[in-house]
Amino acid sequence: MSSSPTMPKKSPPGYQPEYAIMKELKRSRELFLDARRYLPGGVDSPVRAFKAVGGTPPFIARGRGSKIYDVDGNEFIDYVCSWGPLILGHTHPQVVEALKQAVERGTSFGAPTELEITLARMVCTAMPSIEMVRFVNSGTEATMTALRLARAFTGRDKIAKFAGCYHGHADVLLAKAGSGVVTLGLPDSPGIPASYAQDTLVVPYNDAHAVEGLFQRYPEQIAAVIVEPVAANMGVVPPRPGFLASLRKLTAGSGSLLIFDEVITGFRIAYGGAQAIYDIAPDLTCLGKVIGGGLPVGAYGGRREIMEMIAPAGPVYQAGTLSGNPLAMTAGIETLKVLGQPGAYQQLEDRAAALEKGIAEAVARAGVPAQISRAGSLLTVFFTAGPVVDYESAKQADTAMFTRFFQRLLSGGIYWPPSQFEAAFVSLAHSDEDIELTVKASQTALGSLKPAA
Ligand code: KE4
Repeated sequence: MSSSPTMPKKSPPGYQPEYAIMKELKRSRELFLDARRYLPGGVDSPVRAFKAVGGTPPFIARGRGSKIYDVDGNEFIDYVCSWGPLILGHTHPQVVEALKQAVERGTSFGAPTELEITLARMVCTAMPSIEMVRFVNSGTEATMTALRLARAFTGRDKIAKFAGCYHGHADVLLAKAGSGVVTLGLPDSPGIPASYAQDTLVVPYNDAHAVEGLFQRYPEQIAAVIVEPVAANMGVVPPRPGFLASLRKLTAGSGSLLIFDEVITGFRIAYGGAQAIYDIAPDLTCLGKVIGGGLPVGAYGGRREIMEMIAPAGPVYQAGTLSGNPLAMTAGIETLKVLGQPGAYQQLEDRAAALEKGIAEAVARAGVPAQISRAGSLLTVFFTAGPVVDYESAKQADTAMFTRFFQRLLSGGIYWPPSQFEAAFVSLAHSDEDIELTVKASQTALGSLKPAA
């Protein structure tokens, strides 16, 4: 039975964090054992089990602002932020107060509420390419439905995605690159019929020529190209200049739809998302995370003529018991209100830039082969000196070195994303002091690393 190696009881010899020293994860270890009796891997989402970095995942008791607190009394500066939703930090008072009042009015009705109109209007105003939107309960539901809609609208079956981009766990999207030039997708998980994956074409991120080749090879067969406009699921990999514009031109020229998966980037790297930064109008956009303020949510939206194909306006079926849930709508509305205030994104940029600068200086001082890739308040420390422009180059990173970096940060009170191929998230709750402490912990952690022999 695979089980994570036990967390070292003490920090490795010779490593003395300059401040917070982790209390032993005694209670977390007990809970992790218990959890694995009932939950596969002891978790409800794989990355939380720390398999990529080893050791026992701290079980979290509560969060406040930029901090999370585990069941053993450890305090961490949190750079996971629930994988993106908590851009305001934990328990933001405006969100909490609004939720308290909303709960008193009822948690769910299965009937229309004004809250859905309010959040829909905020989304459509922020992203003009979205003329209509449908709320669902996760990013997976959003992307899964967006692709069903694209197939219905175009009458075509094939979709194209990029290696290293993650769009949730729908069968149609769990496809990995086929071997060689074939590009036909292969199932990326047991339980997915080869026939499903074969309609998913997989090409390298940032390679517009490869996409052009797809359209030449499969003329009038591609329903949509789905892309993370700034990739964050192979680590942060920004689009090359012109890459997104090429996708827009190629899809428009072939009657295919361009789908921006902005589940991470939406309201994260700008209030208007990546589509505002890169000035590209996709046909459909998928959202999640931030628009739910920490409660379960997803959304897909776009051109009215496409969206009006969705039931009950049109024939494309999609439904959900808790879609548009009043609590999730409330948390999302309050979160976007705070983000819409002047200076919010400048603050995120300033804090994230300071973090990037501090870690980059620590990398240089330590002489470690690493680099920081950042897009707004998303960043990844890649442990490779080579350029990281796609999944193949991201996979060159030294994951063993990342693991040592991660574990030393953790024991120093910094909760960094437990995988080399994820993004760290800075929130409005991260203070200058948090950034200084994190840079200091990075200096200590990087200083203790020796390039793998
Ligand atoms: P969910 O179904 O997890 O709400 O969203 C799926 C999804 C869709 N699109 C993008 C760009 C995403 O990043 C995600 C989910 N992101 C991961 C973090 N890389 C969620 C964390 C997890 O899987 O536990």
